[in-house]
Amino acid sequence: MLDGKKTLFSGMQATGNLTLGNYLGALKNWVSLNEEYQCFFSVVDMHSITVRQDPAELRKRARALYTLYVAAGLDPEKNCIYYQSHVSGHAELAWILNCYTYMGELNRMTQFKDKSAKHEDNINAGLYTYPVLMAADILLYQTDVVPVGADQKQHLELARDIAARFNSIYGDVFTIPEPYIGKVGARIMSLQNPEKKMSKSDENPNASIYLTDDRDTVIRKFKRAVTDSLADVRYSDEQPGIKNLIDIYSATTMKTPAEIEKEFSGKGYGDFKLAVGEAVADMLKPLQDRIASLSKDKAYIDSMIKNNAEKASYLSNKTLRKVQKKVGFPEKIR
Ligand code: ATP
Ligand code: LTN
Repeated sequence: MLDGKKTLFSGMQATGNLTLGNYLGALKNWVSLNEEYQCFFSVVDMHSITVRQDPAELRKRARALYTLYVAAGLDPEKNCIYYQSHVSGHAELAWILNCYTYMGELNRMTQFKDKSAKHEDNINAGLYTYPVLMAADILLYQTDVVPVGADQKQHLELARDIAARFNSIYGDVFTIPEPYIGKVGARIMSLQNPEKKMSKSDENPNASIYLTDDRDTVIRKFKRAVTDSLADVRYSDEQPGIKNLIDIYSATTMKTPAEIEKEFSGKGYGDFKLAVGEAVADMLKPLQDRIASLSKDKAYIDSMIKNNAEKASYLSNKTLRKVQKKVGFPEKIR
């Protein structure tokens, strides 16, 4: 509880190019959360290096993600938006929590199994303890709620288990975080394989709409989207490609699937795909314009990065000090 509000924490990695899925499924829905919650949104660059990164590229992407958060409407004066690596408490708490996490628990994490299969030449210890760092992110701020996608549920569960274990030994130290159940954003599927979610790490660039794609690219990708041969714009599980396009059009225009079915009844997929492409391009344009103008205002973004890192450091230190004392570290002589 901060300022009488519950705390909400989420993080995003600055790896890969953010997609329409990230925007409609996460970012866009975060914009108004600060009315109800004290919100922390972190660019989790420390998580990023569990997979080998080009340093200049990582720095550039982290900055781009920060700018995107702001361009998407997250006001950095009302939300604590900061780089994880700027707040040393994350690493410090993660170390302590490592000592309260069992290898058996980490062995069960499906993301670790997936990622180690993908990066066979670099199965490092950081990749293995990734969920512990994520637990530290969350627990440092006494977080009440965490908006996460399905693939991160297991990690949140682990954070809860670690917190409960710690509390059972040392008393009430951590708030036990809950998954955020609110207005859920649409789950956007790949344009090339509607059984798979749209993902920034997809190797096929035609499968995803990137937030940086220009109008022609957006329209072209929708034109090529995989659909079916039923030639009927209908919201049905039997037509996953069309269903996905309806979901996207619906999230973009706020029309309901029923209204969309009606709008395109008797029309071909070509017309429908063009309409979806144009609607998405129209939505992305102002976002891209805001990114462009914010990118020019280096001093503003810099000052937000600095202020929020200080704020996050101050708040995280409260929890960290308490934890250090509980586990028996000697008090610093000041
Ligand atoms: P990666 O390909 O690196 O796994 P990703 O694109 O799947 O990345 P994450 O970094 O795992 O994205 O997720 C960031 C946020 O975006 C999460 O809150 C997640 O739920 C949301 N998100 C990601 N992809 C989609 C999607 N296709 N539809 C809806 N929400 C999504
Ligand atoms: N692992 C998450 C990103 C992440 C996160 C967090 C999400 C890091 N720390 C804390 C919520 C809370 C991901 O890859 N989507």
